Amino acid sequence: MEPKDRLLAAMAEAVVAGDKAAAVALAEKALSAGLDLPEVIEKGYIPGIRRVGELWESGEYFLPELIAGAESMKAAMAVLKPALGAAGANELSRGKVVIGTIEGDIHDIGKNLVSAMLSANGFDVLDLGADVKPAKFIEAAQQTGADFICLSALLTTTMLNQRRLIEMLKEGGLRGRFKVLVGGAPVTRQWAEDIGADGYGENALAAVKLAVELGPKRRLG
Ligand code: B12
Repeated sequence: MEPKDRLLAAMAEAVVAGDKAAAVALAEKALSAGLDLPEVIEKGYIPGIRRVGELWESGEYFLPELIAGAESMKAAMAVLKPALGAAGANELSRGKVVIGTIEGDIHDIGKNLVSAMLSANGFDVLDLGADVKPAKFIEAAQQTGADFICLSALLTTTMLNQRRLIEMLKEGGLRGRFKVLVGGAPVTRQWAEDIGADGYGENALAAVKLAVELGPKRRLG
């Protein structure tokens, strides 16, 4: 195995083992080695947290293991995030984004990744956190003159609040003002179409691509 592949495998293992110290040390190693950070996240840490999810689904892991895995992942992301941001620091703004995990849902790892990748790619991002009421998203989007409202949902029950937000925009005569992008593990392209969202992204890289495509065209010069 190549040294980089070994490092990526160790990252996944650290998350699966819920070993926060190892997950952080490996993130620091990736930084000092100058590795491609989106790749490190996609191929190292994300497979780890996915595996944790599988072990939880199959009944081999219980809530403490699930939490330990998530905490390790978050700690590693906290190490990588400032450097991800620095990569895009010289870019002009590609548009304003209000992002959060929708009401009733506390999962924020995926949302944080999307948020970090959007800012790394030149978007102005206002991250409202997790468990955010639809009305709060709309208020923040109006106040900041956002181009995008990005909604994350990890539960089949909270996905419904993505639809509610779009309905609230329609009721308020605001639907045309903002592009609504949706994502999260249970969310599909079909769901996005059904609820009348403007786009769906299956991962953080897809979210960036989508926002670049749908965003305001940048003025040159
Ligand atoms: C980690 C985790 C937790 C952690 C969360 C820690 C945290 N701070 O986020 C903890 C332990 C707290 C937790 C709690 C719970 N969890 Co949980 N959790 C997970 C797990 C294992 C991984 C989620 C994750 O972080 N994935 C990694 C990230 C990187 O992926 P992601 O979130 O999908 O995000 C990517 C894409 O979806 C996309 N994306 C995400 N958001 C957006 C937004 C936009 C706009 C776009 C374009 C793209 C995009 O890009 C991201 C990056 O690539 C999943 C398993 C799974 N299969 O998803 C279960 C899972 C989501 N949890 C589940 C459940 C049931 C719960 C609990 C209800 C458990 C309980 N009984 O208490 C609670 C929820 C409480 C609440 N009200 O929210 C279920 C949901 C089942 C369902 N059908 O709804 C799952 C699927 C596990 C399972 N199979 O049972 N959980």
